[in-house]
Amino acid sequence: MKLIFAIVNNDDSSIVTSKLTKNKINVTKIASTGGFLSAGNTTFLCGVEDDRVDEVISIIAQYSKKRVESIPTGFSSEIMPMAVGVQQIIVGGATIFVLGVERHERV
Ligand code: 2BA
Repeated sequence: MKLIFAIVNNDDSSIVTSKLTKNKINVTKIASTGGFLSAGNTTFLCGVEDDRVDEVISIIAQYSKKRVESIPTGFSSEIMPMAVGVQQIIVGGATIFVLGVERHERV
């Protein structure tokens, strides 16, 4: 068995949830925050048998869009910080980790 952690943009969270559950994949969602942008995102936890890992990743990948975010750069002074430039970064689709599960119980 594997435990999949998938960090997904909040805007894609509903469609990813509905597609996973429609395919009978158990899912728990945790509200999370990215360390770099300090923006809210959603972390999915899915415990699945090994032979379903690729299916889960493919569903998440299909419904998690890439987005371009603009972030301010090059602050003019520490006392009156004003951005003097803008950098564009690509956020998403999804960041996925797959971990081995030593034991799984439902008691
Ligand atoms: P954030 O940490 O808020 O990062 C948002 C986006 O900012 C990242 O998109 C990436 O494009 C950029 N970014 C992150 N750290 C950066 C840095 N030190 N310098 C320049 N740009 C940086 P994604 O890579 O798609 O990540 C989206 C979210 O997924 C992240 O939000 C974070 O919550 C999570 N994440 C990504 N990689 C992770 C990792 N290795 N471990 C844990 N969480 C991760």
